[in-house]
Amino acid sequence: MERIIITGALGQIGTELTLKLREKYGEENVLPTDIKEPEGEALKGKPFEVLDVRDQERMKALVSEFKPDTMMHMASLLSATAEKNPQFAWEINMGGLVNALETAREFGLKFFTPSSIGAFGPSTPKENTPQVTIQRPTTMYGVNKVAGELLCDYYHEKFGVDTRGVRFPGLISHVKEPGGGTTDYAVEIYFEALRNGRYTSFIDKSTNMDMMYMDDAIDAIIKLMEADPGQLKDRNAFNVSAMSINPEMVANEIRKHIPDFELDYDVDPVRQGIAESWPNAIDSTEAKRQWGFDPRYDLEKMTEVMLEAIRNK
Ligand code: VAH
Repeated sequence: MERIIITGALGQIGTELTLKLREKYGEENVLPTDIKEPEGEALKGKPFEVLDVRDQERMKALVSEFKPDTMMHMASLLSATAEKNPQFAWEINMGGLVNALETAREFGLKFFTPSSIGAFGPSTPKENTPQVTIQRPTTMYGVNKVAGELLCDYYHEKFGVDTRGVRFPGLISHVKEPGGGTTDYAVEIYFEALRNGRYTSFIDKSTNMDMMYMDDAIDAIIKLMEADPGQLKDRNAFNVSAMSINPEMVANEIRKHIPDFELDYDVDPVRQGIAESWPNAIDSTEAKRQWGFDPRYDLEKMTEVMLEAIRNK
């Protein structure tokens, strides 16, 4: 992997991924794209192209000009947003993915796209969820993710495209706040703890979901993409997680730094329903075994760095 084009580069993962890839592979070797121009300082004034992932022609034109060897396809609507407009989610999440895979096939690109624990559903085993198990999600986001996992496998088997992917849990970062996800509470809670000393959670107190600190997520993407293909028995949809947590657990950890922090609840039935349909804790054994997935942040360490970073803003 030497020269990389990214879609959805202004999104929750894309923003930090772009910064890390620029640092590691050189600014001139990374082309971030998104449906709109960057507003924040981070990605301003550097190579950047506007790209609507529904526009396959423009996607191919950009690839033909920039000549990357890798595409990281991050453009997608998150779970709660997708539930508000499922038809539009299909257009972006599936239409965009098909265009990206076609581009990767035509130009011989290595390909990464993330799946999610959202690819599981209520009939999936909830604890220690295996990588290969029942996948009958009940959200449009989940339907898109399962179809995406299968499509990436198909492009690998049928056309030899080097597709790779992970199932991310909720990702927590202080750089870019997420938009429209079910796991967003776990980011908002840190910002609100410092802004107001209190937070009202839309997810109920004892609802466990898998989470991971963004640095670990970015490292995982790079590690998987750099892995020797001979090491990989699987290609797509590796389970990866660093912790299984609920709002009470996060609050207790925050109170070690902000003793008066208050947490109350105003549960949103839609997002609570989505959360309850997902596993409590997935098993990341295959990712560890096949390509050395090794997250460094647990809840304690993540809370420390999140609070410090937000305080310094
Ligand atoms: C969401 N953050 O909430 C995403 C993620 C595991 C959840 O895919 O939609």
